[in-house]
Amino acid sequence: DPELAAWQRLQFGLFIHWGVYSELGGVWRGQPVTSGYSEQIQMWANISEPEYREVAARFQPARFDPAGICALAKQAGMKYVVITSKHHDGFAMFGTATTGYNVVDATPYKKDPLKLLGEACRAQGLGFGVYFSLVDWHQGHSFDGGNNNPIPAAMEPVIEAQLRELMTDYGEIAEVWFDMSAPTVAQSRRFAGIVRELRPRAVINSRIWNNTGDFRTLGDNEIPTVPLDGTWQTPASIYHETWGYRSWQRREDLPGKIRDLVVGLTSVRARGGNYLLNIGPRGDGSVVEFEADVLRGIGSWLGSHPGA
Ligand code: JFZ
Repeated sequence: DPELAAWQRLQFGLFIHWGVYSELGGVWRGQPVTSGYSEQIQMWANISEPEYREVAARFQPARFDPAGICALAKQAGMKYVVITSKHHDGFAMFGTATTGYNVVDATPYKKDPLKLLGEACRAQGLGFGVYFSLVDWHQGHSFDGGNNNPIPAAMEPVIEAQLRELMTDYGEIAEVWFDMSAPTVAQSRRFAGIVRELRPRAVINSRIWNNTGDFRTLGDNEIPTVPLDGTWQTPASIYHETWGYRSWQRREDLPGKIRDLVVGLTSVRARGGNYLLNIGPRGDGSVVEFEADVLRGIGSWLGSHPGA
């Protein structure tokens, strides 16, 4: 499959977890929320939907700079970008006709950040992809912390319409990164079918389940000890404790962090995989300086070790 081979050659990409949760930065009612990932704070802090809507009502990412993010990704040596279009909270970070619970209609920003980022990627020669959660708390689809929650039939039309929007209005799509839940075989096939019909060059990860994906997503930060067959990707995070922005996150020593991630990246590449390294921008859209420094450090190491 030439599409898959081309995707595999991209080797290194930028993952971005960014949404209404970023505005909270892992803090609720003045207290750090210490259980769970910060992108899941709505569940871990038991935040009601009206309260979460109030957070959305102050989501105003004046510092969101798509061209700057793309330039940073390129400095790191990355070839593509994958951003959360909708996380488990069900809040769409793109303009959608399926629900008013989206960034254009329910925040003062009023713009579609995915459109802006997709355009910036295209302008700078980077691939563009989307993360899409199959768990959707907004649709009453609970999350049990595992992968065994079926998708109610009532959710299918919304998922399908949102995928159609994402596969139609955002230009060429490099990758669709599904996550969580437990679709039936028929559901996995239908969702994957929409991607393949509208974006035949997009590749799909294995968290679409039921062997309907194109490549395998390994565990977070998983580095296989031997070369693996097939096409695969390791999603990696800088801190391990969270993917979304956490204002109280302890930043580890920078050179050590760069070294660990260079080891991760080069090991994954050497064993045939693709490495997708995450950042969690703040609610105002700015990239955390430590994370930018990590990315630039990786890029400078790669630049001085050609062929690694
Ligand atoms: C999922 C999400 O629940 C999480 O919020 C984040 O988006 C992450 C990238 O993906 O969490 C997982 C899913 C699967 C594994 C680990 C974390 N896994 O299989 O190791």
